[in-house]
Amino acid sequence: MEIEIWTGDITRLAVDAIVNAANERLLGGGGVDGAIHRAAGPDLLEECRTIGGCPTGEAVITGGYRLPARHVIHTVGPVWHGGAQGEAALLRACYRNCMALSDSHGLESIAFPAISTGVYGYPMRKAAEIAVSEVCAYADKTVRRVIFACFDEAGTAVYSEVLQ
Ligand code: AR6
Repeated sequence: MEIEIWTGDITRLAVDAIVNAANERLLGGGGVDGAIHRAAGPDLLEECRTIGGCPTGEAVITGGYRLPARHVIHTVGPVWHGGAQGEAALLRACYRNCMALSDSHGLESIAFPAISTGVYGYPMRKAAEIAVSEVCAYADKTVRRVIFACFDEAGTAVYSEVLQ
């Protein structure tokens, strides 16, 4: 499996799936969620409404609509409350469940944002360690290419350190 770090807006990536850092209602929001819904267009929200929500740590898949990506995998990261409330296990579950969904849909390329590290307040370094270790540990049958999409250079620097 090839792992890359990329800096920029995840909605521009032409991959089999981009991951959305959503909330449990799946009805859009700010941050990367807002950017994905704006770029995909209203049909994405329509499909999300039919799903009816997603518990924290789990993931669901939809079409990509107007995005260059074929699919969106929506996962709900934990809100950071200091680290003693099961946040790490929930964030691990997000990455694992996204990989498992890619696998079961035969997807070969997937791009992740830094789930939970924006509005939800998860410390970037701790989150990047989980992202990298969970993706590397997943014995995926189909995914050949994983991109960690960092929104800025600071995030890119953290991921580079962790990957090394
Ligand atoms: N491309 C790549 N990364 C991005 C983009 C983008 N276009 N925009 C932001 N990021 P956040 P969360 C980075 O807040 O912490 C929403 O309202 C950002 O710099 O989007 O999981 C949802 O509806 C940060 O590193 O997600 C939820 O209510 C990372 O993406 C809530 O926010 C995640 O930041 C989820 O919070």
